[in-house]
Amino acid sequence: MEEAKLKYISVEHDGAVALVRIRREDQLNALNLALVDELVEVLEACDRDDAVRCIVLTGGPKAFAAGADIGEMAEMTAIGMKKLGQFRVWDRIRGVSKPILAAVNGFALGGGCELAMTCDLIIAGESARFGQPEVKLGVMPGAGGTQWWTRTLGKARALELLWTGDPITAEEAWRLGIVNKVVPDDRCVPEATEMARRIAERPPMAIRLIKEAVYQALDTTLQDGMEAERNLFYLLFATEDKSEGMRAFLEKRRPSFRGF
Ligand code: DAK
Repeated sequence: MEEAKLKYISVEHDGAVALVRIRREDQLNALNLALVDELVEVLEACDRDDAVRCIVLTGGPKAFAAGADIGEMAEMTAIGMKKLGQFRVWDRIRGVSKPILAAVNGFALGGGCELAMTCDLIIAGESARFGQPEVKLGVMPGAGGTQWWTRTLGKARALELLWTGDPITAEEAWRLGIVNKVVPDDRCVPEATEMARRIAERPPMAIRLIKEAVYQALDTTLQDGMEAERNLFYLLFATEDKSEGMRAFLEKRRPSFRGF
């Protein structure tokens, strides 16, 4: 998608890091269908672009995203949504092979919280608030909330959060393990970018296959996961970056990784 045509999303390139920003601040970045379509197109374009090695996804100072657009959903019927099938684009976010770091200030609620949790890491500003208020609207999470929270917090804490719909602070989210780091708000994007730069220096194929193996761990038995990991490990011996990494160690110099 041409960047000039984007209405809700902007992209800035800073070396190997792409900074993707949601821009619908007057509506607290509520995720309408057109916005999610644009976001998915942009993330996939970054995934295809060899110059990009890591993606930082952020919102505004008051909201990362306050959820799916309630105005848009209010009149929808079950059959209408099923036929429209447009919520399916959400699955494509999980298909992005490069690391995505969420830099979250303000509200990350409902689909906004699920979007942050779909990212690989979360850096939170002190103002960040995470929660699943769908129950207060008569519904429930639909983009992975019941799955991510339960896998991270365990049944009891997850049910409390999902049943009450009450948000938690950045600090609490860090203690519970969904957030990597809490920083002052104005440091949120810089810290995420800094971490993204560090990851971008590493060999891209190894980074990609580590991501694949870790998500497989959430999905499979220990034995199957071990075997999958071993095969991905063998695969990295086909890359030049593996030769470069090991040679550089033996020659006592910094490696320079090229992504193949
Ligand atoms: N949708 C639409 N507009 C929203 C919005 C939302 N989620 N959140 C905020 N806004 C709009 C407000 O209507 C208001 O617009 P104007 O009246 O100025 O035109 C503007 O943003 C500012 O909001 P407030 O005036 O309410 O601001 P406050 O600071 O007073 O309150 C708040 C902030 C975040 C506490 C409040 O706005 C709020 O409670 N927002 C709703 C949060 C929420 O319930 N989110 C969950 C929505 S349900 C799925 C994928 C995703 C989903 C489901 C399925 N599939 C893949 C199947 C996701 C579902 C959801 O997220």
